[in-house]
Amino acid sequence: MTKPILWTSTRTSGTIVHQMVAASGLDLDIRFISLRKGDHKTPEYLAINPKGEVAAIQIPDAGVAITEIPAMALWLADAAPESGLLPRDPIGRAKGMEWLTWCHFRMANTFYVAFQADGLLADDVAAAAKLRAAAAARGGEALAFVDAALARQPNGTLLDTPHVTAPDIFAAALLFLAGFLKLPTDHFAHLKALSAKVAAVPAIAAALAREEEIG
Ligand SMILES: N[C@@H](CCC(=O)N[C@@H](CS)C(=O)NCC(=O)O)C(=O)O
Repeated sequence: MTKPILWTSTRTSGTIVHQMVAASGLDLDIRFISLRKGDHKTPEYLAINPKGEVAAIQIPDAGVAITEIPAMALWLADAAPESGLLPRDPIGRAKGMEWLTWCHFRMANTFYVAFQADGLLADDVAAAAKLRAAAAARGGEALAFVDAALARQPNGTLLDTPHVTAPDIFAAALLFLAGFLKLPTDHFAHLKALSAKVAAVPAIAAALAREEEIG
């Protein structure tokens, strides 16, 4: 059997998948590529992921690569059912997918819009600033929604599990993204507690430390 490969890049949305891989306990070959150097646009990488993005989980034995964070989370949860990355019962699993797709959508239509505002409206600095501020504010609203949901959970996790699941990893990453936009987040006590819980999972802490080392 050839090990599945996680193609990723440090300090990107690939970091979310890297944490999920770590939490799964699966033995993947983790390969970091450089977006700055354009590694993701080489013919070799495009043959693996024609989207030219990270992350991707390549499964050589099946001759496929899986992309998109919720799909990668689902594959990891199925490949490592004992990890508890997603619940196994149909309703718990659907609720897990609900949170994963919600986080994915919110990341794209709030935080990413804010990050990309300057590029999208390169010819209009004032409009770009306005778009960035509006998108960042929507990102703040998304964080408030997660924080309120967590407040209702006795275990303080999105699916109310005693352990960290894939949606918890994604939600914690959204809080991290807010830092780049300098959004005030001190009042999101429940989300901050969840992030601390995620970061304290030894395998996740090790994955994040490895990314820090690589830079
Ligand atoms: N929808 C994708 C998002 C992937 C994505 O936007 N990746 C960024 C890094 S955060 C990327 O590879 N950007 C390179 C590019 O677009 O040139 C997912 O869920 O993984």
